[in-house]
Amino acid sequence: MRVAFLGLGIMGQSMATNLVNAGHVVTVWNRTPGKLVEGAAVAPTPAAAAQDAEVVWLCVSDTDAVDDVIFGKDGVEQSLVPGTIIADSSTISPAATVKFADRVRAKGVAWVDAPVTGSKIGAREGTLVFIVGGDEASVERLKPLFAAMGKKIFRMGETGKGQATKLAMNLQIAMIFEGFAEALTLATKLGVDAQQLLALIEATMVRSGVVEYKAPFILQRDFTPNFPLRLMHKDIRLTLEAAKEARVKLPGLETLEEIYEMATEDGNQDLDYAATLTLLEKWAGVQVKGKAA
Ligand code: NA7
Repeated sequence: MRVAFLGLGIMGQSMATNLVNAGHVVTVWNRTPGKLVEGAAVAPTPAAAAQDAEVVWLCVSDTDAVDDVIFGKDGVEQSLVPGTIIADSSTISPAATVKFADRVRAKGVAWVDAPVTGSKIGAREGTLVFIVGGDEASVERLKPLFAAMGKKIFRMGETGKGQATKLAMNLQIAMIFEGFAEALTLATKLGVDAQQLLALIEATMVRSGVVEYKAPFILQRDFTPNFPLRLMHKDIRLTLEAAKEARVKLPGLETLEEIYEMATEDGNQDLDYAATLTLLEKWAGVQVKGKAA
């Protein structure tokens, strides 16, 4: 298929590469010039990238970025023709997604929200899980592209439901990690070895995918971003906003938002969200260590 891929950050770069490797004809655009994908053409603007594309795929930071890329100066909107599909793998507001979709529907264009889970490694290895909202026919048409970038698709309902579900998923990731980080901090302060605690976690119902993914990084004190803290913070805020609109109270997440605020004040925003651990360690006056660290 002819695909325009917009946004070559940690996730987008690998996703676009996997589309090229699967034989699709890809044109890329990134706000800051200089980011390239081998085998893909480069366009100077989103509008130019979207010209003649059957599918415009986005993976940019946040709701404002999606708004800019689609509706801003030299935005995709100028190049849209009936039958084009916009697929958005950014994690953004579900309410804004529905508004954006309504606006492009007037041009005969379908909007499929397709946020992902699987982080940097999943993007690189083509094993992302897509959490999708959109009409069935459009989702069906996108299947070869999903297959090139991921291992599974879950269609959660109409447009917007992918983003709504993604927020509910990241709420859990953030809270599960926080539980793990608090447990590690307390155990270390009480003189329990972190590696022994981990062995116990893995052998019991306390184990989780989040812990399995994050533990090796933590034990090596490697906080380089797989999923940057600033983006998880953005998702926590989006979740609290969506909850407020729906009159849902999320007291645990409200507290966690304050922790992310303080971790940001400490200058950790561009590290992985696992760096929230360092704040707990600072308060406790300990450092969690593995044998390799
Ligand atoms: P990154 O690595 O921070 O990349 C963000 C991308 O978004 C990057 O290409 C940015 O371009 C682009 N961006 C940010 N703001 C804008 C605006 N205003 N206009 C156009 N492009 C913009 O994030 P990830 O790849 O880890 O994650 C992307 C999304 O997936 C995010 O929603 C996550 O929550 C999930 P730049 O290179 O800075 O010019």
